[in-house]
Amino acid sequence: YAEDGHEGWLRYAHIDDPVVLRQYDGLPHRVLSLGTTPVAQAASTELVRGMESMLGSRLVAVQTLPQEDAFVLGTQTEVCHFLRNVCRQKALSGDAFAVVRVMQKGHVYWVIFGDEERGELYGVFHVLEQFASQKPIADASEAPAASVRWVNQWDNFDGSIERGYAGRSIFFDGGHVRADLSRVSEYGRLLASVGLNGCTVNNVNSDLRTLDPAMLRELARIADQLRPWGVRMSLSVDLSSPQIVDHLATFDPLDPAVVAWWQKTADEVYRLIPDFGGFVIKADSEGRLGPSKYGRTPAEAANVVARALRPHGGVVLYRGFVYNNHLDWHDLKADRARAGYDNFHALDGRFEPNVIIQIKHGPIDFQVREPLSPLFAALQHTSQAIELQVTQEYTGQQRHMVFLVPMWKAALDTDLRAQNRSTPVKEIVEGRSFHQPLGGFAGVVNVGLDTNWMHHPMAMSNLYGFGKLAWNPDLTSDEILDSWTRLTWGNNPKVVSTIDDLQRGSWHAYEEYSGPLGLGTLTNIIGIHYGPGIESAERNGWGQWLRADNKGIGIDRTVATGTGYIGQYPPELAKVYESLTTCPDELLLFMHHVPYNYVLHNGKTVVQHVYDSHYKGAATVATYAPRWEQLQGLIDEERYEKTLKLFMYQAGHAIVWRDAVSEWFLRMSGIADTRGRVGHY
Ligand code: GCW
Repeated sequence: YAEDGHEGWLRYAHIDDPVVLRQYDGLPHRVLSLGTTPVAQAASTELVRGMESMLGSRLVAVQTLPQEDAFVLGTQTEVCHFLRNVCRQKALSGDAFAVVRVMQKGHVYWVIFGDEERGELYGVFHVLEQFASQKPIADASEAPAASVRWVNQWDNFDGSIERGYAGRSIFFDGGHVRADLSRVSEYGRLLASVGLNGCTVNNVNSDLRTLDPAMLRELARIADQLRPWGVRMSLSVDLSSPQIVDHLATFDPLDPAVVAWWQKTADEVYRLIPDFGGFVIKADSEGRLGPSKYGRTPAEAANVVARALRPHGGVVLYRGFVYNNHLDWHDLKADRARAGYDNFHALDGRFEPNVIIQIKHGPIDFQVREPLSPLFAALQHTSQAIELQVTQEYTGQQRHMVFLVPMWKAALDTDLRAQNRSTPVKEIVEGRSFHQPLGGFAGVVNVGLDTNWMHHPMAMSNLYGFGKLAWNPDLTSDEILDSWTRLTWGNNPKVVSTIDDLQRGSWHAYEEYSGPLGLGTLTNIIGIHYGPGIESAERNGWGQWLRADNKGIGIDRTVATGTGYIGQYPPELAKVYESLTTCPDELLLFMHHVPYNYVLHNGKTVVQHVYDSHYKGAATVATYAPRWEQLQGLIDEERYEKTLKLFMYQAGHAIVWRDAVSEWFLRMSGIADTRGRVGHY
């Protein structure tokens, strides 16, 4: 298991256990691949590679259906030509795949097919994952939850990555697309292996030259690398592009010259990149220009771009992350959390059918604990995608181990009760709740050139988990974790159970030693977003406040006396959050302002809970290294040492967090820790 490459969870480690190997004994030694496209080719090459590496069995490629057992790969139409049983199977659509064992003339054919070739590739990865986790292969048929399953990379053309923690960009360097794009192809392979089908390659704070024709020709080379993996490239674009790229007098979306410009540009993009995915747009937010400059709405802007893309099958992901970062801190009614809903709800139903509003899961910005954005329930005639953050911007920046899947599961399972009926967010973004044509998942990933893509050897579980959830949000967090561990670290039971246990509670531990009770924003907000910086969010216009003084803490977001944010939720949920009696402790200070000695549902005062939780979280992290040391000799030295060092560092940094936050609460509240720890070292 040496860390000798960039394979992430696709290690395809050889299976040594003869008992396990025996269950694959009867598998064919021939493969017939019916398609000729790069995706079909990638699918059969991958099957050959995986089987050889894991089972030591070398598949021989054949050109026609052999009179002996074989794997057969193709689209449903292609396969059904040779194997009539496959014609009788239910017709697949979109990216779905099926694996079926068919008998014909006494021979066994393992058929892996999709409606399109992308499905075929997903079927192959499914089979290989069965081997890697030592499960038998069996008939299977799966379809993804939604059509948009994209990653967003926040890469800049100069090669830096906004909120990237694992080296420089795999795409860009020095203002250009890199000469060597081999890592891009390897990234595409990883994405495809978990069913991800799109990659936005440049920062949402987009370079103004992105749509420059010369740059587009360079960008097309990236798309070429992703294409064999069924991953469509997309781009973040700035709405002022018509002015910047072609010196138009305006970028007003309703100006005929601007409309024509977007059309011409979309045509050019598709001429260069026929399978182009679409545009991601960040506008009127954090200094980006947008339609507000001309008194136009986000719908007017998104629609102009969408109409240009529509004939080519492209989509617009317009980000819901629009807010004013010059709020008046003194105004107790000012509230950044309100912004998404306030800016978009009145536009519901006014977007072209190929526009998707891309909404961060929480109303602020990827804090360790946030409620769901109420915008998800407010848009009932508009397609939506949920934006999740794989890169650990506010959750330890891949120096802390934080397995985020449980957090995303909690978000996706949250039932917003729109229209007083069951509307879990996962069903909203699948387009099911409100019968929308599109929908999906966008994950901000930010892998870099580091050998292991993300720096912390545990961090790739979040990318793997994001892909798995985008494919099937009904999977449990434990299922996802366990397969990632087996694929990445092998199947030794002690290794698997130790790693699973360490990761399982890591989000909660991080929350405990950083910011419990919905406080979130204790992270140093000035620039780096790392480590404690308890008051760094106060007294400025960015709106990530605590509203703490020496009497109490938390933001009053009630309808009765606060900012009214809670009123943006459908009535049943609003009722739960509005009342102190029913508001869950974990979100208390997000929703309410209370005194430090306010008693929580768990019987503790706020301040005592903060002390206890910080000590508990830091104590949990202190166990990581000793638990890890139990695995010495059972995993490769390289990853063993690297992980051990990171766990030791995390234990120290958790103490920094614990002490900084506890001290601050002691000083602010003047209330001593009943257990006498804080202030006495
Ligand atoms: O939280 C902020 C990040 C920015 C990011 C922005 C966004 C790319 O700190 O770095 O910009 O969110 O999501 O647009």
